[in-house]
Amino acid sequence: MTNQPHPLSPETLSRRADFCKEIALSAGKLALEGFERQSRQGAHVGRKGPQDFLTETDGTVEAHLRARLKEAFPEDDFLGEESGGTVTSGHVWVVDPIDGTANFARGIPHFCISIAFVVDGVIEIGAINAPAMDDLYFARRGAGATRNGLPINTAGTDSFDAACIELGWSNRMPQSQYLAVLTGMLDAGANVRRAASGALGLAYVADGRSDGYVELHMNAWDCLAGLLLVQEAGGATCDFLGAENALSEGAPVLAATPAFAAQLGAISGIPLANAGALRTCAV
Ligand code: LIP
Repeated sequence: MTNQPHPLSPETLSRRADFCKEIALSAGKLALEGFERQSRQGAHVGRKGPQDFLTETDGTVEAHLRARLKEAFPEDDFLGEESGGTVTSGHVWVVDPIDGTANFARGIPHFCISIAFVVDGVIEIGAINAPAMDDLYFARRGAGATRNGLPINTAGTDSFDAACIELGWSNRMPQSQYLAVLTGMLDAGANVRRAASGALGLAYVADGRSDGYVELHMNAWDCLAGLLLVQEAGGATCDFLGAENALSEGAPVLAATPAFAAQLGAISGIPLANAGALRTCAV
């Protein structure tokens, strides 16, 4: 990433925000067509590695998003899960064409498209479209978070005995660390789930459907849009892009309602962006 800031005017950010919503929806239509084919015909599912799946629709949706963004904003960089990308300017679109690919491949409708726009290391725009559930999540820094245009906020849950926390998993981290965090959450009294789409898991924290999302390693395309949603919905998060090489190599992720953030940070060992400002709840 260059050192020269690229000042984007509020107007050009607004144009990008509107365009982001538009392509999140058009990509959702493509994804849904692919999902229906996948569910009907059981289209071929490739593997990038153990438990790391790739469908034809991942490629189709990412190619659509890359082409539309390059046509509309040729000066912006693009970083996608499937086709990669270089980040030379101060502003980059970070895209996961199908997050929850393992679900998608098995005909489980819990998947989404995740699009984030980052300017000089700050997430400015985020969109998460779950087309099978007709949910479009959107946030712009400083302007709140919405689901289908209506404001959303993190939950008011204030006791772990009533808390539902999602703990993401992949084989990118040692199972012993995953099990230690899982045990810590269960010992605190939380209900722990995993639904295999990190982006949707973060959107659900923003929407109050869940009280926290933790994962020991996520890639930028999985989490940047969801982290902005949680921040704009009143939640607390880690400073993902503050981690070295996070954009290219990924980093740990923590996002939660304020009542649980500090405790989840202690259980997972993932620092919060502004740890000093949070109240904790009785366990
Ligand atoms: C998924 C991530 C999630 C992780 C899953 C998978 P994908 O991304 O969003 O955080 O727990 O194992 O990696 O591969 O479905 O785009």
